[in-house]
Amino acid sequence: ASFYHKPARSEAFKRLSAEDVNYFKTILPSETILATPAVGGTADPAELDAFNADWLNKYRGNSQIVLRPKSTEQVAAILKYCSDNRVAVVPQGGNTGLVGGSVPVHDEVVLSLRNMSKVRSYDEISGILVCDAGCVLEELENYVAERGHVMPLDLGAKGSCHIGGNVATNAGGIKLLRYGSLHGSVLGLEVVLPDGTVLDNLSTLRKDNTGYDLKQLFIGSEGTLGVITGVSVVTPRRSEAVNVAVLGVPDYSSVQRAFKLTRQRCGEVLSAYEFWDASSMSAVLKHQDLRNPLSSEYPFYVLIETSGSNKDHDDEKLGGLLEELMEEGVVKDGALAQDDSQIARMWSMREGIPESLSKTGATYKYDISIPIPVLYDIVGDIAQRLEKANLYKPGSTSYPVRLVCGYGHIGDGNLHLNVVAERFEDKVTKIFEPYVYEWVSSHRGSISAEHGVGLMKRDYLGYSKSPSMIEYMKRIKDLFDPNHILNPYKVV
Ligand code: FAD
Ligand code: S2G
Ligand code: ZN
Repeated sequence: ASFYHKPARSEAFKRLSAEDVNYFKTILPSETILATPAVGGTADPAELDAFNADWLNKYRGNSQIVLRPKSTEQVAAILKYCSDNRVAVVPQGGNTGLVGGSVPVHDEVVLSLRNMSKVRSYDEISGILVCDAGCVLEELENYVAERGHVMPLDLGAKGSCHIGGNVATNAGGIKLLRYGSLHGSVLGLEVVLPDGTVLDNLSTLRKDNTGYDLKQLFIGSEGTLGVITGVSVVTPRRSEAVNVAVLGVPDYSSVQRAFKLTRQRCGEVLSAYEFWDASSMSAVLKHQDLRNPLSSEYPFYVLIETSGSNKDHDDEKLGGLLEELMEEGVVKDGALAQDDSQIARMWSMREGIPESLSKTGATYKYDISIPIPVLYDIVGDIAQRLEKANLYKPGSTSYPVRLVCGYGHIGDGNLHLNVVAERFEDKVTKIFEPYVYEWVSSHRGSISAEHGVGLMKRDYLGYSKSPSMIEYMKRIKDLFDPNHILNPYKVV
């Protein structure tokens, strides 16, 4: 039995045939079509694996065709044909999503944006960037950095994820504390609707109050309302002075107290506040070529980053803060990065956690928002439930579950509860689902802080949204995608 509920294939969708592929050949350059012999193509099915399996290797579809259009017009022609002929489509960016949203459930056509990766314009005065949806986040970061700016979001997947996928998932990341969400930094979008309509709202205006702000509907829509082909986003000025410190903290309440004091002392120059526990750290030290910057192990680690205009000024602030935290016993040890390479190493410690966990085994991920005071309680709670079910014993490797850990963007009240098991299997999954969602709902939290709903959480949306909210989401879905061909089985 599969370890997650895979909805049956809907017969409302046409099964792809050679005639469909022949039509795509009339609208797309042949090198942009990857089709297997099952649909009259010549591609080796193994070539489609990277498009059919997600980053976690947890969700897998069996699409026989990947289309990689080079222009908005080509996307429009694909969608119009697929909508008219009831062919299901999964829009795909960098395929780093973590809720099964970016891969086919069955044989849906994969529409990949990776061939649309041009910067369309950049205004160095305002910092406003207009680019194709398929631009890789890290490449945009490098592009704007050369021009004295930064992207308004940063996440561990930056080397592969696309700005279009970031917008489609309303990605949060490690700089949301400083730069806010994409709902604020995205100024406009170019979106192709399933009927082929191109909604050209690639505005570069900071202010435009003319009617409903339709772009907001597509931010976080996870490929279910339209395909984002262009993004207009405002990029903040790059700070002259960046400092990073990693702290060793004795307990979770001290992590919170340190956060409170950090905000008081660093205020406007605080640009990130991340935490992780000892289990997360053990996975990183095992799988990354990194050393603990502190002299010993601690139950919790905190990374603080400040970004300001005056290095000495911020050095003094951060140095003073560390002293105060040590004097108060809130922090047991701290290391202040002395140069850019140490800053990079400290960040790779935090950003290397997901990959280190995936290298440890099959990783169950629960990305939740809950009030900060109780945020970490769920980790101990889940560990106990697993022990009681005889599935886990801290430190032992002879149980199905190897590791339970918690880390994340505590400044956003966002915890990443991760459990690493030998394999994904029902007897483990049922410990968490629906228990974790009930727990979060009882604390009036959100069952998905930043990763979205995808396939994984569609059946649990009711834990965070009322029936009438879900009803109106469905009406919006019906308005934009009446034949339900876009990313079926997901979100609503
Ligand atoms: P994909 O995975 O390809 O797609 C994601 C969803 O968006 C799918 O539903 C897909 O259908 C849809 N989609 C993609 N492109 C388009 C488009 N052009 N138009 C319409 N729909 C589209 N997420 C966070 O929020 N914060 C983090 O800190 C974070 N850290 C991560 C760290 C690692 C190591 C990894 C592997 C993932 C992390 N993620 C994080 C999750 C993931 O990177 C984000 O969700 C990211 O925004 C997905 O971008 P993508 O281009 O890979 O999209
Ligand atoms: C992060 C990545 C996903 C996870 O590292 O901030 O969003 O839970 C996460 O590993
Ligand atoms: Zn995250």
